[in-house]
Amino acid sequence: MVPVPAKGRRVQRMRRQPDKRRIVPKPRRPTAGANLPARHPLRHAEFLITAADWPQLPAGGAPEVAFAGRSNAGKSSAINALTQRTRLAFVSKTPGRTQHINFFRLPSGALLADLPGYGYAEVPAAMRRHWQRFIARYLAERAPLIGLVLIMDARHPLTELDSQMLDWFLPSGRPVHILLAKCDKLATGEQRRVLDAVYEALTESYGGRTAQIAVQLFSATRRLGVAEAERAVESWLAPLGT
Ligand SMILES: Nc1nc2c(ncn2[C@@H]2O[C@H](COP(=O)(O)OP(=O)(O)OP(=O)(O)O)[C@@H](O)[C@H]2O)c(=O)[nH]1
Ligand SMILES: [Mg+2]
Repeated sequence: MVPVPAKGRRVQRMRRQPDKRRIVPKPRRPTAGANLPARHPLRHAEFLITAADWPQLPAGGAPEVAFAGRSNAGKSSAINALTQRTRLAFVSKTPGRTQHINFFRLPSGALLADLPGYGYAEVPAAMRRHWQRFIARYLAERAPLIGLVLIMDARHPLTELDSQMLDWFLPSGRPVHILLAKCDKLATGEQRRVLDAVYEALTESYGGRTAQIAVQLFSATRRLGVAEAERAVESWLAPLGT
């Protein structure tokens, strides 16, 4: 069965207008410079630096978008899909391979941060504690962080640790865009069921903050939902001129 293209949805809007499901920002209208080649702010990203602890985070204050999620959920694959690079972020069949925050720089100067995956049982307890503290602080306090792309395996969404990430990040008031990744592994009907179930659960748990949260289906391998995800990230960067 051929999966339908994923549709993003803003949690709050869905509740008021249940039949209007397409809620990702509209593509920006071309104004001045309309004859110039289309701008692709996420293309031509380059690896910048790896950070293992707070003092190693890039200085300079360039706006940053973080990609977080469970170990093996598809974070690095999502970054590669959005930047249209095949091997920018390291993709591995072995879970727990990304042990540091890897930063990639876009031509505008803005940064993409590939966070270490959480929830991998084989990681030693001391390392897990270190990462939990580092990531909690990063999500809550990192000043240049303008938005979080939270990647969940569509077959196992909203784990306890996923909720933990939302609990750390949402009080910052900044937006979260959830990708239900590897949706190609689900039949079309199941994709819709999962999207609805996640939407309901988020509305129930984060009723007061739903304007900050959007959720969509995504597949890096089939390139489903890539345009929606791109628009979300670009909508965070564009107002900053990045
Ligand atoms: N079928 C399918 N497989 C995917 C998709 N995205 C990633 N994968 C596979 O899932 C595995 C993990 O992908 P990664 O992108 O490395 O996941 P990650 O979250 O960065 O993993 P860690 O950094 O180790 O936590 C790889 O074997 C990918 O090829 C997808 O959309 N569909
Ligand atoms: Mg990775």
